Amino acid sequence: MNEIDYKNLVPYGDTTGDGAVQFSFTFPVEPSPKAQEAAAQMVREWGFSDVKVAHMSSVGVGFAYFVIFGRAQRGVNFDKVEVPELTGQRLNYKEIDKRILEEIGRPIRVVGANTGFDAHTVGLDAILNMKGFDGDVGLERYRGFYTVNMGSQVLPAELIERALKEKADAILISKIVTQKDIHIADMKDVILHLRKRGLEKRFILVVGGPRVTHKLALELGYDAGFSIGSYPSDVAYFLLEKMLERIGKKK
Ligand code: B12
Repeated sequence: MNEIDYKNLVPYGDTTGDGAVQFSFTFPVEPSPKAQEAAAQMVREWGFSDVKVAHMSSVGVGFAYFVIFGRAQRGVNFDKVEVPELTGQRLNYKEIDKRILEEIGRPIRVVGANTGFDAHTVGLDAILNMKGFDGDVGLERYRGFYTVNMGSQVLPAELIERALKEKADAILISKIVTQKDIHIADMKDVILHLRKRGLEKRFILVVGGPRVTHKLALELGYDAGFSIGSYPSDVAYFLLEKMLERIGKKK
């Protein structure tokens, strides 16, 4: 195997350092030889070499869909990349449950919802529901959590009201749809509503979704952001640590 160059890290396809990338996109024109050449030209102009159109088909009248392969010329200096990371340990639910009950002394109270017009509930359910996700049980299964799942299309004001009524320690929101950055607008909206009521420090604020990163969540005023493939036990462990911080048992 070739040496990996971390100072100029490029994608891997068949061999280390080959820079192989697959693109898929749609042009608002009918499929045609001209559309095919235009798509390839565009990818070459982006700086990719060895460009091959692997697939072109119609996706409705007036739209052509492409799959294209190319090779990246420029990489990234991996050694210089800095990003905030959630560094939680991977503990199983029984260990976390035991620690919550021993160290916090009562269940952690959480209220979850998907806000805005977003109706995707599967992600939030994966974290909260009894059966959880991929063999990792959800927070409802823990004795160390009291869980309210408000479902989808919840208004920020309703969510905050419910969180206050339930004496929640944490608010968990899910943002799945990202068209026109609506996930960001909705995330900001919750923070704005909290600020208006002087409650921005009242709850532990957690957000999740496929296009949510921990970095984005921190920038917008949340305590944590959980992305693709997050497990309920990751969230449970984070909430345990954050609660310990809040009650002064951990720095
Ligand atoms: C199922 C589905 C639906 C179902 C939702 C049913 C339901 N009850 O949830 C239905 C059919 C209703 C639907 C509707 C629509 N959908 Co849809 N849908 C999907 C689909 C296929 C799967 C989503 C899913 O369930 N993933 C599985 C879960 C487990 O993964 P997850 O959500 O990422 O969650 C994980 C993490 O992100 C994280 N997480 C998520 N939330 C939270 C919350 C917290 C607190 C934490 C800690 C972690 C966390 O943890 C989870 C577990 O690891 C996706 C495509 C895809 N393959 O992702 C499209 C997709 C999300 N839908 C899409 C679209 C466009 C729509 C519609 C707008 C379509 C339309 N034109 O009507 C509508 C929107 C309706 C609305 N008002 O929101 C787009 C969104 C595109 C974008 N850029 O925003 C997608 C990506 C499809 C696509 N490629 O176009 N959809």
